[in-house]
Amino acid sequence: MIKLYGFGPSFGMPDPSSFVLKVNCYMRMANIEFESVNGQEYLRKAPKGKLPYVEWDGQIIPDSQEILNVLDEKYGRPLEKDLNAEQQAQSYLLTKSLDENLYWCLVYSRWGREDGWEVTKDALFSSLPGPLKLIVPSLVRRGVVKKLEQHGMGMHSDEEIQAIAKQSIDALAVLLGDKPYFFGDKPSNLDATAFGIIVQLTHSDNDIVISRFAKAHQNLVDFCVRIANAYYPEEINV
Ligand SMILES: N[C@@H](CCC(=O)N[C@@H](CS)C(=O)NCC(=O)O)C(=O)O
Repeated sequence: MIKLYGFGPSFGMPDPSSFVLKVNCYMRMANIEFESVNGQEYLRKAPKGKLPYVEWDGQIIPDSQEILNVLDEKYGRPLEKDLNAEQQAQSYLLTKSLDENLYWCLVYSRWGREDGWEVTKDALFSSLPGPLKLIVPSLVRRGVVKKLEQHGMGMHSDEEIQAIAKQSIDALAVLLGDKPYFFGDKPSNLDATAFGIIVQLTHSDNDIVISRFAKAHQNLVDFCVRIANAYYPEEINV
């Protein structure tokens, strides 16, 4: 059985990582059996120092895209076999836009801004023993803020980051339109990716500054409710 290594439930989400939730959602949509293994400590064992990774048949596969590639290969592209080549290409490039751009707006809103950080700190670090609670959160935060700067997103002002997030979310809402899923009636890899990040804005307990841009689009909210009801009836409160 495939083991999916992630952080585990927080913020009212099965996982606070959009990448872990993407892979989890893909496997549920594709009816692939798996087991979730949760804990921040798996970061140390992760081949690329990031979660998710999966363990399958004695093989360790890091990176959400690589995991989907390997599973697509093995299971015959379960969510995209009926899409044409142009739609498959769009699915991949739109996925990368969410992974490489909107994701960093989410990170900034949770870790960079004071209002997001208050909730993030509480949710992720409150179970640490006394002395560690005083030191670890700000050390980890400093590391994340540094990564934001190295990526480039963290070099923008607060106002600019919000505008970047809004532009992505507005564009996503236009692409979805009134369809149930991005390419019609059936979910694709892109739907798993979009759900993994957008539900963190529409239905998380951590209501961050960019959440309002997603909540402003009823079609994105309905999209998340549809997927949560179908695949996470017990885990996500919609
Ligand atoms: N390209 C990777 C990105 C994964 C990623 O950034 N994971 C974050 C959590 S959302 C992480 O593990 N961060 C820990 C760190 O950078 O120290 C993927 O698609 O899986």
